[in-house]
Amino acid sequence: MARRAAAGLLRRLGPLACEPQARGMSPTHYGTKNHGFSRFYLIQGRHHLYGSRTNVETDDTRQSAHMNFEVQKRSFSSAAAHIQRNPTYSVLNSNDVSYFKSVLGESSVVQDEDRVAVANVDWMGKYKGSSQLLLLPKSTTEVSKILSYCNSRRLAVVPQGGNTGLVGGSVPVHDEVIISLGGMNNIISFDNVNGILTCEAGCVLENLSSFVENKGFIMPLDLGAKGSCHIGGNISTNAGGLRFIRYGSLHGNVLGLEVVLANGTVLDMLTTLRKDNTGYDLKHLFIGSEGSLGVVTKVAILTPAKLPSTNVAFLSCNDYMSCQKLLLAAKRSLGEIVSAFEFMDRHCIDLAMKYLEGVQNPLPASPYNFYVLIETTGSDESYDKAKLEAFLLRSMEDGLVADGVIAQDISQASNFWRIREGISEASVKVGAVYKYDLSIPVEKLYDIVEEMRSRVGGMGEVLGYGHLGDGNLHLNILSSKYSDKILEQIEPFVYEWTSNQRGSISAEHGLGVMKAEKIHYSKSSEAVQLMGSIKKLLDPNSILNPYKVLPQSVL
Ligand code: FAD
Ligand code: 2HG
Ligand code: ZN
Repeated sequence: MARRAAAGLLRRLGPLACEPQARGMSPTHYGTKNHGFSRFYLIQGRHHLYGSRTNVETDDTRQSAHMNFEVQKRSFSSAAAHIQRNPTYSVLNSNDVSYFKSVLGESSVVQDEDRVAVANVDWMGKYKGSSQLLLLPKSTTEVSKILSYCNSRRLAVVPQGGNTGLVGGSVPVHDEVIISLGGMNNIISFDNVNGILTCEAGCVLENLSSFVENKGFIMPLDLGAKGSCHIGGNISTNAGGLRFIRYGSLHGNVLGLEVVLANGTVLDMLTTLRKDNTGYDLKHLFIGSEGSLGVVTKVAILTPAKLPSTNVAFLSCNDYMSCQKLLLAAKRSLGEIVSAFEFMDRHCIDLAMKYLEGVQNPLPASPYNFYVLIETTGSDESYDKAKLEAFLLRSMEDGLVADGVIAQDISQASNFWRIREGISEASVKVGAVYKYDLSIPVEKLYDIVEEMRSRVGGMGEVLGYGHLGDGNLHLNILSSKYSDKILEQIEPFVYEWTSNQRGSISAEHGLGVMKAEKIHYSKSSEAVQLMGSIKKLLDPNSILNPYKVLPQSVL
């Protein structure tokens, strides 16, 4: 495509374009002389105008979220139906409750049926336990006393953060005592020079984001569940999310942790040093171990500086190969300013438009097969602008991008992000959803979506989306209700296929109860055995989050 024609196309296809004066913005023009991009404007700063759909923080809203699921009557074959309760665990009695009350106070020992019921069910309404007790500790000492007691009594427990996990890890399988970290939500300190935040594990991610943004920094992770998930839950799942492509894993960003072990020992690893090679770096054992090795109580995390210029583009591609090529081109041309590279197939957009309130399709002219959201964040407005402009122009000339718009203000950027982040939320509105979270080499990543579509046929709708820049596919299969017939088409195929590609069956959500018995698809038996030995060393009575993460055979 000729350069001029491409420039014209991009300009013409700016359906959300509006005159900057109307938005009260001071316009930042693209190189109008050369490319005619005068209708596109950069947005300043990051947009955090949404993300609260999953905000189930208060008891009331938790209650109503729970009620919604109850009303929908979508209960999955509960994990408990397949997993036998370990008979060596004690059953909670009135002496136990009295002890907890003596340590935590009456109001932090919750037996109220409705409140406990909410904590027994996961965000999808798919996994449901039958715990009788919810504990709300307010300090590390209280967590320590709870665990020490539970260990001596052999009472099983499940640590719970924001309860937004997607693999059934955060809710009991049977009658485990639920330890919610929600009451431990204090910010302890912020080092303005080095950007190091130290806080308690129950802080909600979005609150931390706002806090550090006010100081000129950002959290190194961002995810659709930010309005509810806790930093302790993020660390325990080693959450990936939307900024992973830029800032990498929590294994790199977490500097220190305080963790309470199963026997109540408080392990102080709360260093804020960037470099520390004294012995084994034990904190890594707890990052991503899903509450199976200890309860995270405090966190020190590195926060990158907030940069002044952010742009968000919403683009369409005709085929998956173009998305792939676009990713490579973005890495080459945009390099260090890329802060997100997300992709969605057509089915995701249709779903988002149907179920998400108030969102608009930025490219309504005609349906495309694939959509890509690219965000850039940089320190030099004119440099970033020029880079993005040149990149988009070239991508259109090369035929990689079929259509595209760039947000001109925060509300447009928000709309783009809402579509991408809202897919998960929209997916649970259909009825039943089977979620898979796979790491697959980018060139093969969409093959499984197509194969799954032909396997499932008319029984369900298959969505493919995710963090393309990280090689992370979210494969969702939607249906009006859960059925063994659909499940038989999905599993074990999805795991075998992924394993054959040497991929991971859990890129970022963890194993929880859903995939504890599937770990061997991604890890060698020697590695799983060693994990079992570590678990037995740290939690010999196996009270922490039982039936999750590791197969029963190694415990
Ligand atoms: P919970 O769900 O409460 O718990 C998750 C696991 O961690 C459980 O095993 C629990 O026992 C354990 N745990 C929680 N707190 C502690 C603690 N203090 N100490 C020890 N163990 C603990 N995940 C991603 O990786 N990337 C995404 O982009 C992403 N987007 C999402 C979008 C939506 C809309 C939703 C609903 C979920 C999304 N998730 C994503 C999944 C989920 O939000 C993350 O796994 C998140 O990190 C879980 O945090 P949480 O506080 O809700 O933990
Ligand atoms: C996302 O990236 C989350 O949106 C959720 O990891 C994915 O719901 C899912 O399958
Ligand atoms: Zn994700």
